[in-house]
Amino acid sequence: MSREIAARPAPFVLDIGRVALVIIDMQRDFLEPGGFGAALGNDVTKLRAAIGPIVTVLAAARAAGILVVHTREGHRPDLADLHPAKHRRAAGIGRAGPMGRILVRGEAGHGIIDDLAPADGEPVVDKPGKGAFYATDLETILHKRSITQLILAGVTTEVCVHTTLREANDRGFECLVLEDGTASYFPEFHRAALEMVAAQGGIFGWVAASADVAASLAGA
Ligand code: TIU
Repeated sequence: MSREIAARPAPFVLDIGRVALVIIDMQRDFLEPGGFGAALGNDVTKLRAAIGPIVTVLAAARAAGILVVHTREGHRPDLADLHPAKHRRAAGIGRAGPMGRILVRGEAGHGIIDDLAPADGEPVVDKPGKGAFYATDLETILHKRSITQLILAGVTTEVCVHTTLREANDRGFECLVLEDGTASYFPEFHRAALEMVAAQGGIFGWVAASADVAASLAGA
């Protein structure tokens, strides 16, 4: 069944049987003090505005029975999958912090915040890079479920959300980005990143408010 969502630059025609919600990197390491985001010099409180809107869309997605995928950025404990090029520019990765070793799989900081904890059966994709398709099984998971549309949420808008959006675009997925269910440490980057999605007739896809997406999922 199809249903239109109010969106920029044009309404998004939701295909409820082929859409997935992808929640990107809503991890303590990015959203709570003492993690990776803070180690990079950021004010992590700036990302918290996205939590409520994502909670709303996640509840609607679960009620509608659509696929929900969660991603986590992080590395193996021995950092074997951490490129030197990334390590040099993010020296905090692997260091001990108040939430365990920063951006290391299995540590408390690497985990998804309690408000958005994955439910049983929802795939959690661990990724070593910014994009959720690079060096992961995400594409296989989506193809197996015949998914062609992605609703993208999470942090940060211009880094991991945008990288995933671009990877998804080139793989043929239609992408809708939640304007209030994404966030950046830099409000001006958040705004610009969203404008880039919808500009030029929707060069990367669509941008919509979480309330409109949740309402459409609820009615579908
Ligand atoms: N630093 C920053 O804005 N983001 C990241 O390093 N990763 C994600 O966006 N998840």
